Amino acid sequence: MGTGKLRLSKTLAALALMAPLAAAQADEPLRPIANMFDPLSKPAEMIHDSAIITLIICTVIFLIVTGMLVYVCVKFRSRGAIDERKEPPQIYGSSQIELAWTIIPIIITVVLILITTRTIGEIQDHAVPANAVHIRVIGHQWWWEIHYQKPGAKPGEWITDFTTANEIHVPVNVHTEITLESADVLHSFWVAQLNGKTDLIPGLKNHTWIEPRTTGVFFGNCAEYCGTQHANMQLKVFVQTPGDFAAWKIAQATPAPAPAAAEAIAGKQVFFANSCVNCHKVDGTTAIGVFGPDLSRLATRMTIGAGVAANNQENLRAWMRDPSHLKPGVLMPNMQLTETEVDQVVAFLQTLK
Ligand code: HEC
Ligand SMILES: [Cu+2]
Repeated sequence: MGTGKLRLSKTLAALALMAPLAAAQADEPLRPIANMFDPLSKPAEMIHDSAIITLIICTVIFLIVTGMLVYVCVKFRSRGAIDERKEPPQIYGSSQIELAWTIIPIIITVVLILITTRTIGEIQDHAVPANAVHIRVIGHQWWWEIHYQKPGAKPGEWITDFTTANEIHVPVNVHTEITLESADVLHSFWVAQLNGKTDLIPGLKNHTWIEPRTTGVFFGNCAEYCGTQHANMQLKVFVQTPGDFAAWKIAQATPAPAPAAAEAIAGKQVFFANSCVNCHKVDGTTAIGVFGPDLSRLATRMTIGAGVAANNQENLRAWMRDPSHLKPGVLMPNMQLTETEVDQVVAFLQTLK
């Protein structure tokens, strides 16, 4: 009994430790479980608060109902052979009881509805401050396309400053307004510690927002089944200091310098000789494909394949040999490159920073 309790509390402590540990270790693990009971941004905090109130109300109801059930089971249990049980009082049709168990649940339900609608209203009717960061997120099978708005664009107007994939950077304590769209099927945007789930619907523009309170890396996922690799449609939000964010933005909006090393130069030729350019964009070159992720600053990203593998030389090589090896069913074809071409193209991709 004693050891059992100890083991349980140890497990709970380990679980509680998992989230911060994951953020601290830069390269591992790639897929920690985000703790939705530890919200660190506004919509998530508001949802958390109303969920806790709802949970308390439901717990009280649960305790009263189970308490009465246990009481009745004990009090009116069979007491052996010589049982002098009388027939209980017959109360069928009692209007007091009928009224009580109709009105009380209605009141409880109305209270729960009011708590929920108030939170929904507060989240949807938020003001967008002038210094807000505006991004557009487009869901694809099975990755996230992310556009940043050009500074100075008029309200309601969209001009893309630069595009990236699967990793969103935002400044801490600043409102980030997010427009959600889909290129194919239904997806859902969810970063448990920052916001609630919002669907990405083909032909429709949905909105959500975040206002993170602390810096760090927050892990999210597609939360609407969208096909084979739904589980590997991961998302990361890097919350940075305003200075770091500004520097990141400038770097992303500037094309990477042309490769200097011979192998990378050869790799750039491989990239243009194959049909990579039909699907991928590299700023400052003639590659303007949009079917796959923007590779302009690929080397600055933490992972490839929407979080399926760490972004390092070994995994990039594996990806270039056959992406479906790391991500079965992936919509990038096996490009049938030779080993030399794989090495060269990877050398080129690693200059994109
Ligand atoms: C038919 C379109 C298509 C072609 C051609 C193509 N890709 Fe891709 N590529 C994709 C798609 C789609 C993804 C996203 C896969 C995913 O994460 O599910 C991708 C992902 C990638 C990634 C990972 C990017 C990231 O941020 O996760 C790299 C690197 C890449 N491709 C390089 C190449 C290179 C180099 C070539 C040419 C040798 C090439 N691709 C040819 C469609 C294509
Ligand atoms: Cu999805």
